[in-house]
Amino acid sequence: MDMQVIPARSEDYNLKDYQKTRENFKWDDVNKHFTWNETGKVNIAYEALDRHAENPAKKDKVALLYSAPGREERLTFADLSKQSNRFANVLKKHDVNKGDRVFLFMPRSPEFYAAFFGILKTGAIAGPLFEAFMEQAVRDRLQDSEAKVLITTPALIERVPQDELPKLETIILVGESGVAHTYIDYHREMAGASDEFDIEWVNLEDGMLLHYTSGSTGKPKGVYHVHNAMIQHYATGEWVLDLKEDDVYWCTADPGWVTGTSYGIFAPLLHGVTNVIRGGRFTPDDWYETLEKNEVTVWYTAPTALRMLVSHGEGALRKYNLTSLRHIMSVGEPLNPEVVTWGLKAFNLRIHDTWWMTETGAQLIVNLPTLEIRPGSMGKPIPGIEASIVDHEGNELPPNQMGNLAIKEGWPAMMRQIWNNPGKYESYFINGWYVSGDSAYRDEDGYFWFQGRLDDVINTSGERVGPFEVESKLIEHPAVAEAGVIGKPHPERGEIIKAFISLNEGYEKSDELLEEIRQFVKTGLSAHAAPREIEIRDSIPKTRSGKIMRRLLKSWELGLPTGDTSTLEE
Ligand code: 6R9
Repeated sequence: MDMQVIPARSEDYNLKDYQKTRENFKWDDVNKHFTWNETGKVNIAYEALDRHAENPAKKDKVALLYSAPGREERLTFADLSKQSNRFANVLKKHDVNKGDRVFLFMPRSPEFYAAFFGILKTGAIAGPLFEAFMEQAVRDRLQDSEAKVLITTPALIERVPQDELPKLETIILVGESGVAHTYIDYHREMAGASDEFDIEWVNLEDGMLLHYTSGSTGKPKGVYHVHNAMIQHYATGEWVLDLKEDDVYWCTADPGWVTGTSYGIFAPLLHGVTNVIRGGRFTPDDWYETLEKNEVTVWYTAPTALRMLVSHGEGALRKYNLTSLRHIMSVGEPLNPEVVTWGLKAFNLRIHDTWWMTETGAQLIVNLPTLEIRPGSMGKPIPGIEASIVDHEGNELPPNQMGNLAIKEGWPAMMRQIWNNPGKYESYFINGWYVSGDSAYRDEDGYFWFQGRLDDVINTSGERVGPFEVESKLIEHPAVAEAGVIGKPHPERGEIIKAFISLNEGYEKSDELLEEIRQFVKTGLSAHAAPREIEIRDSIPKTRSGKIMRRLLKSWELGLPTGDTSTLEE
């Protein structure tokens, strides 16, 4: 086949020989990079911060280069270690213990990182939430996790339905509230807390993180990760991120998303590397400015951002000096071959696609710096990972045949359970394979090619949205009788959310009504879950057992054959 490939450049990458490393590799080989390998004392926060803070050569190195409009701060490893100690003391004062859930609902800020690591230092489980979440999304997650403490800001507190959260004992507010007596004030508590803390030693299999994510059915589920994940964060930080001592690393992902924790926090800090932290939404010029100003060397971002840069034009980029940049990666949705080609021209660099999921905790299939890139392919499994394409029964399929992308059970960063839903975890496995729900094929040379989702999960601008959540919100609106929600292909956003609704009696179709319904989802759930298109139908197709036939809605929308409709309700 005549295919464009992009050869690796002859640079001194950390992972030199993919094949040889794969053949000889055991996950235990990574253990030597951690202090617990000798001391037996485990805590990911110790490995990411305190270990460096105790190292005279490292303690004054910048861990976080933070900037937001109107605020710039640098925190060294020693600073962040101490700040998180203080916060851990604050939490202890409020009776937080190992295994308790402590949630963060706030923008990225120095306080966020101090709190995040403070939580881990107490042995509690951290639950970071996107600041874009509205009341319903916040309620679902805090209720399901039975969170005991929430750290948030005065601007976001009104989205926290406190009356409906009986398990939530303490709310800590970061920032002036005017109602400080009702809440715990972050800065006041921190000022009164010691910067020394006896870190809680845990087991590798103890919980550290809950990330809520969407499936095709039911409410968002709490994906439970344990300290053991650090082994894979470290290894992929070395091989895939190619981190080196003097790097300035920027991961653009929000910590509400697994990329923002595994690769926005853990992998770089475990390697003791300096991180650029930049919050909020930005224009293409803000992205370039951030890269230039901080002399970023390694950049991990997402296709939706890269597509935005492409449509902004190469001329905009030429105004900046981006010569520091040496390595770019992408995750979250398919990386269009055109974007890879553009990157080659615009940055004179390859853009490395990486594939993984909230559930998998860390990268699994990637384009390694040392390997050639086939634009459009997600690359190959990292050492220690066996990947394949399987059918419904978990039988492996030959090359070039499409099926369910699957990973051989057992890797360090794999989720250990679905919170509050013990049976659910098992449903991910068939015949010893973790089955991803992504359809893909593998070519003769072992490169994997993403084709789409096998279920109804929507991926809009890299955000995973469950149709059920949106449908549930839609039918709360008095005008909406029934709703079915699908992802509709879109050139820049990957997919957009399209809702089909039927109206209750007494309601007439109008543009105002549709806009009102859209706003209802936007303000009730979150902006990214609001349907961009709404179509009114007399009824929504359902199976005899009452399930919405989203597949049929999609076929109609795309003008495709409707397939088997034997289960369609009369
Ligand atoms: C880390 C993360 C997981 C789903 C996954 C797939 C899609 C992720 C991708 C990709 C094509 C890639 N996805 N990376 N699709 N190419 N490189 O994204 O986690 O939010 O749980 O999403 O995202 O469909 O199953 P999460």
